[in-house]
Amino acid sequence: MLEKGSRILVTGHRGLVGSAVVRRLKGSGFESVLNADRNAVDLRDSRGVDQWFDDNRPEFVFHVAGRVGGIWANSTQPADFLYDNLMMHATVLRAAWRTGVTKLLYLGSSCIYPRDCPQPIKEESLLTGPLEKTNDAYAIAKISGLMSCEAYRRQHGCNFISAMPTNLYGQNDNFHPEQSHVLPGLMRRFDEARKSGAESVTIWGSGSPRREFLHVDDLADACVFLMEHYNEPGTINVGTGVDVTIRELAETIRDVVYPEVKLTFDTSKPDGTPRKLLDVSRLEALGWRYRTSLKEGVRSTYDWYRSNQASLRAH
Ligand code: GFB
Repeated sequence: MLEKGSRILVTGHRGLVGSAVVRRLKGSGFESVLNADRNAVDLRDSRGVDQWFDDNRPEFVFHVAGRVGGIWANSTQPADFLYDNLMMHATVLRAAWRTGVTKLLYLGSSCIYPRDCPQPIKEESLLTGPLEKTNDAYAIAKISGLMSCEAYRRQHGCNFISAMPTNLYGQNDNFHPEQSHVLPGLMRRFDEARKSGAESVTIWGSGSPRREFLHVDDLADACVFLMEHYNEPGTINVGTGVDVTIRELAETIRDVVYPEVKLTFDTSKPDGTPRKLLDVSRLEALGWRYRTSLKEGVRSTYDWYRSNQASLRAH
């Protein structure tokens, strides 16, 4: 069992998800939260990762590091997304097995499911149809990570679990104008329009795709919950079970950041998957439900963004 004194590794501790998991663990009194700083070890380097595990001997691992990005980044850098994510889980899971880690949680993404599968998406829909072209390389890397958890369990009896979260957002997100996901990308654009007094803000695509958004602090809470309560081979969805159109998301951000501005749509940009709403009934049956509504989450994220703009810019 996870205890306050357990040696816990959180990979990617500076990123959106890693930093939220570290906050959640330290906030609940877990004293030995370890991190593998990028300067100390490159998670794609198996020798370095093996050495780090031999030196630090973690008992529990939240493997939440990864190369992540929005639709533009995924569709323009598929080789990097495939290689980096594949290498990171290959080295970390092998080292975790070799050093006898008690339990490991691996995170994927809802883009692993077929582009046109029935909605809301049940875990059983995995590998039942073609993937969305704009993120197929990343999806394959994540599917192989999920399968690796099951393979180590089947061959070596490892308690390696995997969870598939929906689109995430929150503090420490990437607000890069092109590389980012839709919520932080739009938040930055609306904020820049507010400062420049622009009359309109451009939204990529048609605005009609639907997306589900989970605040990263809720995800961190779900990760600790799963580490404490879920020991099954199959993957499990993590989301809110509620989605909005991209136009509705843009309107929600506009109402918080710059209510006067007009929206325009650039249909030369890709829409991607029409809809990817997760069926979260399995997780709810275990007793976990999200807490943060999209409106609350957009407001708190914008407050964080405004007070951290200087350091973000420097970054
Ligand atoms: O968040 P996003 O980049 O990723 O885009 P996906 C979601 C939708 O928002 C798409 C539209 O239909 C975009 O065209 N959109 C509108 C924008 N304005 C913007 C903008 O300024 N920036 C961005 N980024 N999108 C990703 C996968 O797909 O979902 C990743 O590529 C991962 O691999 C991630 O799974 C969670 O939801 O389309």
